[in-house]
Amino acid sequence: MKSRNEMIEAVRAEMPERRWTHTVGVMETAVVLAERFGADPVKAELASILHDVAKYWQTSRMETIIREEGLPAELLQYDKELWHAPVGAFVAEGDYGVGDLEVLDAIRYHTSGREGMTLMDKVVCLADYMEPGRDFPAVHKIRELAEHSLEAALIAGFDSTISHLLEQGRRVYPLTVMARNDLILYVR
Ligand code: DGI
Ligand code: FE
Ligand code: FE
Ligand code: FE
Repeated sequence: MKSRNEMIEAVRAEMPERRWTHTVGVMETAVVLAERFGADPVKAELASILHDVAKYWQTSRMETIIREEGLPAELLQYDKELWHAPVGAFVAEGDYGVGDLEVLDAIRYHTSGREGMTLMDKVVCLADYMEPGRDFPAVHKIRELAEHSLEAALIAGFDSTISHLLEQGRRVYPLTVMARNDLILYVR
């Protein structure tokens, strides 16, 4: 596995400065959330460093990996914005030498979520929604909910994403709907 500093330098070189600033925000937020809710902060930070590693890859490059490396082919029928997450997990494993499945899955599902999200999945996905650089209407509510409940905050996050997709007449990836439904059962 690459060292923490090697990863930071390599990931930083993959993206514009503003996206690196976002990544640092996710790292710091994920560590706080991990400590608050009992997840491993070292793993949460590692997943956060790498979570958007493929964000600026060309669509064709991501598509090739999805097709040739056996990633879920149905992704290709949904928004391209979803692709960098599973591709990122593939890159984290292959190019960065990450072997920890908890970390790889947190990267893989950081955009879509999934049914049965692990504590690590929740921490990274929520950190991505609420890092200090984020500014969208629901973010204040999400940060407030995150003081006490990882799940309630994530539901608010997925609700805002799903609402936005519906308003724009776009498709919703089924895992996002499953993630939200599952979290609602969990908090009830
Ligand atoms: O990579 P980031 O910009 O930090 O954030 P992200 O990975 O959570 O999300 C990328 C975008 O994907 C987000 O703005 C909404 C969009 N998106 C498109 N279709 C879907 C979707 N997000 C989810 N969760 N589910 C979808 O079906
Ligand atoms: Fe992302
Ligand atoms: Fe996200
Ligand atoms: Fe992100």
